[in-house]
Amino acid sequence: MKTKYDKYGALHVGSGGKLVDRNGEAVALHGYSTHSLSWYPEYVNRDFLENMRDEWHIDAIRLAMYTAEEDGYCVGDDANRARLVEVVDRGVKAATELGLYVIIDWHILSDSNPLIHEDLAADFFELVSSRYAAYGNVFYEICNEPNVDCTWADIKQYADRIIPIIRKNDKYAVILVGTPKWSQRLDEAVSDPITIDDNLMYVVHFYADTHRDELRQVYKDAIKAGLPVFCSEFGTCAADGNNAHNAEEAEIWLQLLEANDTSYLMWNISNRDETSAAFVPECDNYAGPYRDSDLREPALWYKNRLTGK
Ligand code: IDC
Repeated sequence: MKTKYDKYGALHVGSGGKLVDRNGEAVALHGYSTHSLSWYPEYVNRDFLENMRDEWHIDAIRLAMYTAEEDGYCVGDDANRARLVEVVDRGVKAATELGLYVIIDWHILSDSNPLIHEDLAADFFELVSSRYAAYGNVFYEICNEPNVDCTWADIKQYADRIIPIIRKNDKYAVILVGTPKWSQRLDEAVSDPITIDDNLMYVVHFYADTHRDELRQVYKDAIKAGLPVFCSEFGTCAADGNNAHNAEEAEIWLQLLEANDTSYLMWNISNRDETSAAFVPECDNYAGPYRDSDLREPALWYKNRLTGK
C-alpha cells in the first residue's frame, strides 16, 4: 500500500507557512495520538499501527510521552526512562516500516512550564534527534501544552535551548512548539515568533465541545498572518477528555482545518473509561482488527470520516 510518506517523503515548512513536500505542494497529515506511553505501551506495536493505517487510513501517529504524570519520564527512575525510550524506539521503527509519519511528543501537562524539566528535555532530545537524524518521517514536539502561568517568553527560552540541540543532529526534521494556555495562544506566536529556526510549526489543540468560535478565531487570525500551525491533538468531546461527543462542532473544526491544509491528530489511543479513548474499556485487543462495537463514538465517527464512509 502506497502511503503518504511513500508519496511525499520528508516534509518541511514552506514559505507560506504550510507543511509541504519537496515540490512545495501542501500536505496535511491525519492521525491519532497515543495516550501516555507509560500507561498504554501495549498499543505501540507494528500490527496495531498497520491496522490503523489500512483500516482507518491514518498517516501519522503521535507518541505522547508524559513527563510528570505517574511513571512519566521526569518523575520515574532511570529504568523507567529506559523503558520509555524503548517504547518510543519501537513506535518510530514500526511507523517507519509502515510508511507513517511519527511525532515524538514531550507531553508536559501537570508540569505546566517546560523550563521545569528543561535539563531532562535537553538530554532526551539529544538522544532522539541523534538516533533518528536520518529518518525523514520523524517530527519533534518539544512541549505538549504549557499552561497555567507559563508565559510565551518561558516557552521561547526553552525553545532557544532545545531547538539548537535537535538541529545539531537533525537538520531537516519539522519541530512543533506548544503555545500558552494548553496550546491555544497562537496569537502570542504571531506577535513574537521564534526566529532561530524556520522549519517549525506552532501547535493548536482544541476539544470541540469546549472550544468553539473564540479559539477558531485565534486560529483563523494566525493562519491569515501566515503562521505555520499544526494541530497535534484534538477531541470531539470536552477539554477534560470526557463527557459529550460533539460531532457537529468537531465537523466545523475539521472543515476549517482542511480548508487551510492544517494537519490534525485525534486524542487518544487507549481503552480508558473516558469519551476521548478510541476503544471501549472491555476491548483489550492491542493489535486489531476491531469491530465497530469495540470503538467509542468519537473514534467510530473519526474512522468513518477518514475512510470516507
Ligand atoms: C487526559 C487523559 C486522561 C488523563 C489526563 C491527565 O485523557 O485520561 O487522566 O489527561 O493525565 C489535553 C492533554 C491530554 C489530556 C486531554 C484530555 O494534552 O494529556 O489527556 N487534554 O483532558 N489537553 C486538553 C485536553
